[in-house]
Amino acid sequence: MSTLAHPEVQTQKDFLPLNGTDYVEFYVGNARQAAYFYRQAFGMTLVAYSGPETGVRNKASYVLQQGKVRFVLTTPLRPDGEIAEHVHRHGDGVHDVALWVDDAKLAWKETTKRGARSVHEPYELRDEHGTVKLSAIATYGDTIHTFVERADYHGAFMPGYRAVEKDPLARTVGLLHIDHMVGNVGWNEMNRWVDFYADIMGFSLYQHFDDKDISTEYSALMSKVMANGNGRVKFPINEPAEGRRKSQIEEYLEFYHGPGVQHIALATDDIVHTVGKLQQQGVEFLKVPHTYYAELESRVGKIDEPLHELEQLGILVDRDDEGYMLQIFTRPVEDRPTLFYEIIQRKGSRSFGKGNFKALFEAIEREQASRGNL
Ligand code: TYF
Ligand code: FE
Repeated sequence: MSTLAHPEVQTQKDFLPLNGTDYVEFYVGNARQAAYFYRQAFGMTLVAYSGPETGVRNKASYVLQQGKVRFVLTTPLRPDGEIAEHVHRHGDGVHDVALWVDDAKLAWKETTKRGARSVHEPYELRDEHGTVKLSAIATYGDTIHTFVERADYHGAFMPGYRAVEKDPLARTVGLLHIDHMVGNVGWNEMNRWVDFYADIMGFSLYQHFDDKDISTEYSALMSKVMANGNGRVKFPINEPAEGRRKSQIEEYLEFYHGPGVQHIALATDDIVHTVGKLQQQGVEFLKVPHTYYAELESRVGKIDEPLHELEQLGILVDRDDEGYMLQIFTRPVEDRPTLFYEIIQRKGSRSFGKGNFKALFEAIEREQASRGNL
């Protein structure tokens, strides 16, 4: 593993300045019920809705928010079309990792000029709350990046959506923002997508892991973390590597039917509180054995959190030369072993949890085995 220079000190002009992630849009089989899950279990607040009641005939979308995390859950109302095909092929999953920019037309021009495939040429949506300017390009699999410019927009989300004034179900758990979003790509495709983020999006390599860092007895994968100029957007890219048995990345690719978003890491500043709430509300997490905690203090030294609380919740810890971080992973949130979540708290560390890979991947492999996919 190696950590590279802070992206802040890179000197080259950033041709694609990003303010952060604007939203993540999921295509799902039943957006009303998926919204209930994210509100009840993850504590998100329903803030806007679009569908037949707002004059949209072929789909329904629910906009959920917590801190700066914004999810849009969209379902098709008819059997044909791009959304229905996406759900048919992939099951519920991420379609769009939308990025917040100051100039959606320029973002599209700069990226398509460098070879990005256009999905939407620049366009504008307008209502009584102002204007949102949009454009979109393709990335791995059927996943896209929409560029969102909301210079003078004051509505709940976007034209076409109506605000939901009060969500009686919302129960925040302290999720603050997206720390990173991980893509799984096919065999030997990691470097192609690393080059895409470098050459077309202006990202740089932030960290990389080789198969020695992360192969357990069975599973193996390679991973490189790409980050944009200001470091607000981080995209690790995984590819499967040859192991003794089926890699977790292969299992994902098989069930998602191609590349896609593997996990979304959500940041908190009180992981013990956040994970305690999430567990009470029915979110299921991976468990690591007691031996992990017996060895923890000799591995990471003194930390602020009581070890018995971390063990009870199953929270993992890793340290680098800048500090430490705490993280935990959910089981997949669909019946297919595809998308899952990470809850992460950073205390100075820029680590992605290398010290936890072995314990984590063994936990993932126990789940794979329980599904008969190892
Ligand atoms: O995002 C990361 O790199 C860490 C570690 O299948 C990780 O969360 C990497 C691959 C994976 C699960 C977690
Ligand atoms: Fe992660």
